[in-house]
Amino acid sequence: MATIDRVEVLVTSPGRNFVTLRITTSDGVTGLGDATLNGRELAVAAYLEEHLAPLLIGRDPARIEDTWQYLYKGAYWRRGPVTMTAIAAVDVALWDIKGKVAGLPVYQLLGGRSRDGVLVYCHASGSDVESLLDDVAAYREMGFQAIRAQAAVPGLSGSYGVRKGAFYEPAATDRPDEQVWSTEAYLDFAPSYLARVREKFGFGIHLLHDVHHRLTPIEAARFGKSVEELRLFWMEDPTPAENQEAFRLIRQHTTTPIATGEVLNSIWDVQTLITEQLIDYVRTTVVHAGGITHLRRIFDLAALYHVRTGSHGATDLSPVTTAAAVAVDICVPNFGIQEHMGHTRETYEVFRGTPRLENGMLYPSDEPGLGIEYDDEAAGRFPYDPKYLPVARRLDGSLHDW
Ligand code: GCO
Ligand code: MG
Repeated sequence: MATIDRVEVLVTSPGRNFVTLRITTSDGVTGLGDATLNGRELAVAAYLEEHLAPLLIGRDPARIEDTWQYLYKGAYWRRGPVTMTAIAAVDVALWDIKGKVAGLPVYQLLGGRSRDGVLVYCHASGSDVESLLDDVAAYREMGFQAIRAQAAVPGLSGSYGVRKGAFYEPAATDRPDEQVWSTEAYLDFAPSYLARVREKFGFGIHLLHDVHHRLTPIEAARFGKSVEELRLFWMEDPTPAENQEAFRLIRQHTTTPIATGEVLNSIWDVQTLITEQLIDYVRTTVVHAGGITHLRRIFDLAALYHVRTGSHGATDLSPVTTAAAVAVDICVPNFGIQEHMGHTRETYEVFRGTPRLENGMLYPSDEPGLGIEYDDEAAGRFPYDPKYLPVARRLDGSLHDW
């Protein structure tokens, strides 16, 4: 029997920070798992290095389910983003190893393809409506069939979801950037620019919008109602989802489909949302929700209740997550859509072998395992660069959800 011989926690910053777990077996097979928790990276790195790595040495790498239970139940302390991201990294690395040992891509181990490719959505944004429309046109030109649209709210400094440089994802070095938020201004403005996108591009594209946890349930209900005739693919995170019951109220008022779950990390965090059919898409993701093993469990529960999948896939999730997500997406019967922002050239120098993107669809690699190679030499050129996500304050200075 092969055993786990070596466990390495690799931190690099090729354009943004990534934590990667690499497990090597006594047979010399290696597996990769993403362990990136944006803005809190080193907490997961320490959890892996100090608490999980010593437990993994000498274990049978083939026992994925047992290892998952051992780490989850063994922690005693349940759930939470740090724990679930660390367990996810171990889980995904072990699936990668299992695929390499079997000589099969991971999606074959999960039951094989249910579809030819994975529909993805990209992010279009603009500092005003005209530049948003130009951005949507550019993504159409690239072949994307599903587009998320976000524009900066006039009069407010900084808006979530609006790209600054080549890639969106604001991050500041010393202290979080402070942004200003007004629900009234947003509610007056957002439906009008989404309508402009529909006017210009018609109903032949899937149009998505991220509310980013900014509204109360009744405000979200009003927003959903006001955009009903635009037939959004979804409104995302209309209200913070820690309070799952809050979605009952939104549901009573609008037929606009609802997606949530990118910050949630276990099946228990989405149980009410799914079993009461309060959402249409569950956005939990491989890296933050306990890996392939646990995500499958969430998606299977969702399938029973007509909830489809729509996993988070921002740039702060590494290409290892993209590969693992696509492996799951291509198999599950209730797949909905996959977020895909892509990465910088530097990131692809470190993580080689990302899934193929064509006409707005991702296709998994047919290499054994996940098909991603980690280039240590390239990674060494990009040292860790601590960053914070922004915070948002209302006009009176009080903190709002970012
Ligand atoms: C999305 C998300 C992200 C998050 C980011 C936080 O829908 O893609 O909301 O952009 O803000 O992943 O780290
Ligand atoms: Mg989001």
